[in-house]
Amino acid sequence: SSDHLRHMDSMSQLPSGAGNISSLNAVILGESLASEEHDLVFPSPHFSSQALISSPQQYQEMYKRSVEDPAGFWSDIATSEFFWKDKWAHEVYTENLDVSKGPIKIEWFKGATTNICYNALDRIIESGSGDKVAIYWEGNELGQDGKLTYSELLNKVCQLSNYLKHVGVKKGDAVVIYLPMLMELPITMLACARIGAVHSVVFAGFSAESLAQRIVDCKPRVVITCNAVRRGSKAIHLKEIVDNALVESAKNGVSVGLCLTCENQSAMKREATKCQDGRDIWWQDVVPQYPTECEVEWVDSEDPLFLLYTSGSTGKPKGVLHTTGGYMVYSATTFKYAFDYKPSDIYWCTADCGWITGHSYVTYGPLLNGASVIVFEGAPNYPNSGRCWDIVDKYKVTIFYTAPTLVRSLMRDGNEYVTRYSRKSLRVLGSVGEPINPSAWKWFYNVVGDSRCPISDTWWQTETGGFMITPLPGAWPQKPGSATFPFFGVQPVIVDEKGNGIEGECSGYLCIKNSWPGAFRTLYGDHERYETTYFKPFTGYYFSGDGCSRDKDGYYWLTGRVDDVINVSGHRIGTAEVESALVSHPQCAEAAVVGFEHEVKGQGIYAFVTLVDGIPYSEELRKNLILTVRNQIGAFAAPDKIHWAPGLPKTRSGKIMRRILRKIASRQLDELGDISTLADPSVVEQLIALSDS
Ligand code: 6R9
Repeated sequence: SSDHLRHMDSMSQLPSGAGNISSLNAVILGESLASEEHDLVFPSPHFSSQALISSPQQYQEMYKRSVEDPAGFWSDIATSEFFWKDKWAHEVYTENLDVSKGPIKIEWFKGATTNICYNALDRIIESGSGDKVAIYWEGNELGQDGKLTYSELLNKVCQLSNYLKHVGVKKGDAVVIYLPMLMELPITMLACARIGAVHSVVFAGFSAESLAQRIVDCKPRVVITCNAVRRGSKAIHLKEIVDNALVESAKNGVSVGLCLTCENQSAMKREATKCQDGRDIWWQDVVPQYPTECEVEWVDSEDPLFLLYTSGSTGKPKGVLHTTGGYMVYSATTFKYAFDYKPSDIYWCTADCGWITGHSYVTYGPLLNGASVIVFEGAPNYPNSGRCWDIVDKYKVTIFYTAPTLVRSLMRDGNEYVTRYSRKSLRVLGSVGEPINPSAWKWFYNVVGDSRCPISDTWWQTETGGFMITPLPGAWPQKPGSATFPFFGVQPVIVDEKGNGIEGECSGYLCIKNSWPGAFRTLYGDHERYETTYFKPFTGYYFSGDGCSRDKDGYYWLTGRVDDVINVSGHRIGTAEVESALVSHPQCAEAAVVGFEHEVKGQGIYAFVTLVDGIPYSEELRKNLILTVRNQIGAFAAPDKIHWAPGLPKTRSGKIMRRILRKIASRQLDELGDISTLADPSVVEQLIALSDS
């Protein structure tokens, strides 16, 4: 068709050598997908014609301006779409990403004052959308739900802001939030932002020890939690976990004087919850008594908005710090374009607010656009594997954003659970957290989206604040498994071992040249680690920690972490964190953890353990080792496989050769490579012999 040709013509204008497109076997939407991985999947002419960015040319023009004149590009958006109490002083941004030229520094809209809560609520209400639903809440149980309009949400936020001010929380103070997906979670984030407090949400699947570690690092004035939550058929007593964490953090010199606890009645009555006089206060007893209006604390664009801890290649989690103005502009703008957002959309992101995806694309990005957002407390396969589509039909969800691990697990449960629901409201699908394999992509596209809905496979990180490489769903054809092209203002560079940028078709390490508004500004309390981890490996660039290739058409393909981080069901877990949990068991002498390919989780955790002399390996010990990791980090970090290792393959200088362990874990025994540099090559055979123990 001519439309098909229009696309092919204009593809030659895509960045980074998008060349020989016509040689590719194009697949037009609506027809069945061809089997080749590199086939193109076009958005329908209907979709493109209504899209915000509807052609490669339009993208190309905007992209060109965004990288040639970032100040002009972003200040136009910042000015026309957001409220600033005062405009930025001189420069729109200043940056130094080159360690050889001095400390790394990134600032956007410095000197401007604003408030992200004001922009997400008051500004939307003033534009006439006060009665629009901001949050649809869907509980764990069928039929359990609630909703808040923008005006109602603002009232709730203001009450909590007033309470927090009353108990002495001030601008710049940290507040730790340990809540499940109740409406109180986004409410609390927004209430902190309104008064200039810095929130640090800790995913409510983390153990008491992990929570304590984060509390000790950021020393909050208040911890906000709830008594319990039900996810699927399990009840989790969150308040008990917080109690233990507070004891643990007090031992480490950080006492928190106030624990505000929301009573989640459907999971547990307050009578069954232990409370400590003088420290524990029920949310329902105090917050509703406060006024529903609260003055905004105007903050500098570069004042901190939140801290979010993430895993790195050492045991200590990193406190990623995001500031206000740039993050606001970036999270909102990426949301709008990557999902082709329209005011009539009903948007559901299945991520938890305990991760960055829940920050940028459950709370801030969508609300800054005035969207109606679904917040789901439950588990996606409870009471059965059709729950997601039940929710899609119930709320007429138009944009559905999830993770490949969920796609794969639902795919395994069979099409029947999907096809019994209509899903006809859906128009855009999204994926995040890890590379989506082409077969999962195709199932998502063909079965869930009835071959109608473009998929935005968004590559980004806690550190980047928002999407970096992502399809714009109406703009260009997709390739299953590729995150396609960079977002506005983002300049990806693929470098080789030596840090030289490689042009054209290639593979290497993914770096980013120049800053973007949503970039993190430091690691809390450790600017040196920020510089060392992200800016020193390849001078002049931000290093993502991911491997990547670019094909002959300029499409980017993310290939996974190249550092000691494993991505389990889209959760980043440092191998060092799991190792240190394992060796804390008194009978474990040494541990080496690697990732292995896992059908549903993407990667699973494979732990080699050496025991203390004289201790025999047993089934009971195996279970206890797994339990130790669950208790120290959280259930999501539990090893899938424990492999008893009387000895580990080490070089003569004592370094564990993980390359060999990865091959053993993935049973690629004929690809072990050179083992002659090992101090004792015979341990390898011993390990292989024990593989199936
Ligand atoms: C948003 C988020 C970041 C790491 C990142 C990469 C992996 C995320 C991806 C993806 C391929 C995608 N990742 N999205 N890999 N394609 N669309 O997940 O943040 O938890 O910090 O993890 O996740 O390896 O480096 P975070």
